[in-house]
Amino acid sequence: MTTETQAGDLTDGFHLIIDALKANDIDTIYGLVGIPITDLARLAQAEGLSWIGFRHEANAVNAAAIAGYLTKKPGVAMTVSAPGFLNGLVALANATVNCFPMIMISGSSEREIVDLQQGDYEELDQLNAAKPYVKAAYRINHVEDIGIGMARAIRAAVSGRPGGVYLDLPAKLMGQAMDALKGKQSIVRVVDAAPDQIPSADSVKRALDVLKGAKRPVIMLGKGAAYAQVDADIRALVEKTGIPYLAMSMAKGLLPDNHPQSAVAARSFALAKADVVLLIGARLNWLLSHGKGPTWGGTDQKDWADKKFIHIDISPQEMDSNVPIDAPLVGDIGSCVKALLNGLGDFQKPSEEWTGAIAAKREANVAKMAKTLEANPSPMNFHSALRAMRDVLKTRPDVYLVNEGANTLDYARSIIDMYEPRKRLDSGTWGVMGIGMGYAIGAAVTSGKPVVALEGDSAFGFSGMEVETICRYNLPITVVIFNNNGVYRGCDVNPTGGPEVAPTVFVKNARYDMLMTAFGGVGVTVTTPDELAKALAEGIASGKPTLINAMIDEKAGTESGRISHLNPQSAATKK
Ligand code: ADP
Ligand code: TPW
Repeated sequence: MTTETQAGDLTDGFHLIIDALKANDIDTIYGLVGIPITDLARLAQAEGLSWIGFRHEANAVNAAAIAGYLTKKPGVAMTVSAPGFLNGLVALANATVNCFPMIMISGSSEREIVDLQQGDYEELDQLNAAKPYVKAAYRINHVEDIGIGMARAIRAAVSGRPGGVYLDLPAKLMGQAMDALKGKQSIVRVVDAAPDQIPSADSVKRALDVLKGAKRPVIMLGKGAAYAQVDADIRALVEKTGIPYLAMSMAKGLLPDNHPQSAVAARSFALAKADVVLLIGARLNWLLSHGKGPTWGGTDQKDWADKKFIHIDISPQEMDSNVPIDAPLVGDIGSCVKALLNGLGDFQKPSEEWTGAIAAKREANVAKMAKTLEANPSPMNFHSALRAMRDVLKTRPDVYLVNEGANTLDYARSIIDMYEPRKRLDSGTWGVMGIGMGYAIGAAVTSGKPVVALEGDSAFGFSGMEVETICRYNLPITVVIFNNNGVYRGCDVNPTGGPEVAPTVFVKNARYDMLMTAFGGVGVTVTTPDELAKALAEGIASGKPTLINAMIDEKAGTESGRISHLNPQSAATKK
């Protein structure tokens, strides 16, 4: 409330919702207006919150999700009912799957009409629709409950394993009045929303025993480790133990990618040969081949190789999800890593035989890759374009890199080194397309730093209309589109010879740069690595909304990037 509250004054749902957000230091809402939330958005702005308005709810919710990941405070998104809610739900589910803390607040229509299915404007039982896809879902029915309801949503989003929370606010709630003094007292400022979770002494001892007994240990850092924001302790653990480490995609930069202990360029070798693996905030899901099979030195897909796992995670249920965990270390990463550091004593660093073998493999792989990167084919391919981008981005380690696509994602992940924590934001756990502009906007808004969004041309299409949003808020975002005329590649043909193009093909040589100029930003088409490097450096330095349409050989790349093997194979013999 901006003015002093007097006895007899009234307040209402609109004001208390905003008061509850402000009381918990939430300063930004990502949303899209309409009945019943337009006045709520106006009031938020009038009360000093920032309202970032989007062109599609999925992008607003993605922006809130990445804001949550970057700040450890729940990102907040707001949508209208039924279709707006459903448009946002995909991104809320994605936030939950990726363990990003956020709250999606949607207005909803009249309960009595929804529950009798009598056909209201934008009628949907949103609370129940949300439940399977979120960490928690709540509805506030009475104005007196706004403070406690918001507190519940905030705590659910950030405590324990973070995730997406749905908060349902019926239209009627907003207009409900109550005594202003009582209203003020009903607001809850959440105390210690994500308390430390200390691992048990036994579990720490067990983990240290396994680690100390290792001959060929490896540390795997996941995005949970990046999220925890205990960068110095994680670095100390890696350096004091001398254990080679690998970083999952979004954990890149937690230690600089050129760190001498990085085993990233010897990944296959390290995973197959390690005898002990210390997982820190990384799940043994498909991205890690479920911890078994040939990737891990096993004989077949189901084979648990002869390996010991130490697993640090805040979620006890994550233990033994795919393979038996020899030393579960359940707690928050900060506390677990500190406990390990405290118990290291005179830790024997791994043998030269092990670290030397990894280094040799790494150098051989880097040399092999250098050859591919040096080539200058015309038209440019993924490698030559990424070499140009790598060289520019190396000079600006502070820049956020958002990345999605198939080949564009997979090649960029291995070619573009990261030097600072939490700077690489990408398709994540689902390998989802559509996070691009939402993540870029969320990162730019929360950090004020330049953002580069490197997008496959297909990936960009999922959120491309938000270039208008980028221009409207004049955000320092440079979008680079690897334009190869299609999904994966642009050279497929219709086998019937008919006029309909193949399922993976787009309009050839599209001018995505003109989308950006349409709204007042800078747009440029480039065809060589030098032109790309120049445009990228200018885009970053200018801080102006920029879109670089980088033309890539339509035959470059592979089907589905590095996960071609996940495409089901036809049982019928090929003609
Ligand atoms: P990646 O995709 O990088 O491998 P995942 O998303 O699979 O990472 O794993 C992240 C893990 O980190 C999740 O299992 C989550 O429970 C865990 N996590 C997130 N934050 C914390 C924290 N503060 N402390 C402990 N574990 C955490
Ligand atoms: C929500 C399936 C995975 S990757 C991709 C699609 C459509 C686009 C690949 O083409 P792009 O990249 O972006 O041009 P590149 O570098 O290979 O040329 N719908 C959703 N998520 C996913 N993952 C898909 C579809 C997919």
